[in-house]
Amino acid sequence: MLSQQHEFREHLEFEAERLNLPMPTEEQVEDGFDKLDENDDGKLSPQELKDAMKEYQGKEMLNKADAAFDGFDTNKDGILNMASVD
Ligand SMILES: [Ca+2]
Repeated sequence: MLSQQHEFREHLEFEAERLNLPMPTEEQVEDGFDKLDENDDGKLSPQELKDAMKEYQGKEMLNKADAAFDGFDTNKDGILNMASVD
């Protein structure tokens, strides 16, 4: 395993622990790394990392929005109305 990939895995494991998620498997680490390594040089540049973080945070925001929606949608009809917000 490349040293950058190793660092990447440590970072993923740190995040997984912080967010209470299951530890990433070897396969997930390699897939994730390959996905982030856009020019396929086996290294993550600061720009590639930044793009990845942006995408990750974007997804986190969407997950939070979903969770918030579920919280507000008390009658679980899939839409928010004044009664749900109340
Ligand atoms: Ca790269």
